[in-house]
Amino acid sequence: DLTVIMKQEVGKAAAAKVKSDSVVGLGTGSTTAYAIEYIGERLRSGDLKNIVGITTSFQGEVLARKYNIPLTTLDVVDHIDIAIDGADEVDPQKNLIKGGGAAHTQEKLVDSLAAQFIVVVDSNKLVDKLGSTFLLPVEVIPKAVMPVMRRLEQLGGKPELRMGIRKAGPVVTDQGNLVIDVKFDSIDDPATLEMTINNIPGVLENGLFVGVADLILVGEIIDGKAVVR
Ligand code: DER
Repeated sequence: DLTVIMKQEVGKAAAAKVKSDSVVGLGTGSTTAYAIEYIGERLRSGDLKNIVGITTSFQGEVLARKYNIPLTTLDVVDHIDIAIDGADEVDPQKNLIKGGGAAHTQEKLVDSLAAQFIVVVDSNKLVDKLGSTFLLPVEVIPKAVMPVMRRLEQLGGKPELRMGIRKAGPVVTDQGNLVIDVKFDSIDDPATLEMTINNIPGVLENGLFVGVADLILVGEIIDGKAVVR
């Protein structure tokens, strides 16, 4: 379907920007999965040589293994040249909401370290104001769920614990924590909200990415054709 084609095209466009001899941050989600596939394709064809990847989730490790992308860690390398990752919302200032895949803690670590952070989205993700179409994910240590939910309500949010679909009970992150999704009527100052939420005791990370993205690649369908801008 057209959304898949948009994701494939924008993933391919991002993979084309990876240079040989570089350290590549590999994001999480279905759009980034296409970028990872195309990086693997470039390595296989010899078009791309001598890269190492840093993953942001178990999903990334599975895909890197599938596409034979060598991996390293932040204990080994002291820089990341380029990171490619998806987003759930992108505003006109290139601020993001991420965390749809509950991977935003390792994503923000890798994406913010990268010299160039490229976001790959289909056009449905573009919003005027963050929070208008997507709940804000907050990773919390399990023991802190209730006090953090009460604090988020005081901040004007409507929090809910993210429950698994093919797993009984709440979603557990790759760090072994839980995720609270928060509805805010409107997020007027994402920078302040990001800092305020991360300062709540028990919170590990939230899905506001403010001033982190360098380039937004948008896949869209124009006249029945997938284009990337
Ligand atoms: O979980 C994440 O942050 C993902 O990058 C998510 O925001 C985008 O996933 P998608 O490309 O499958 O929509």
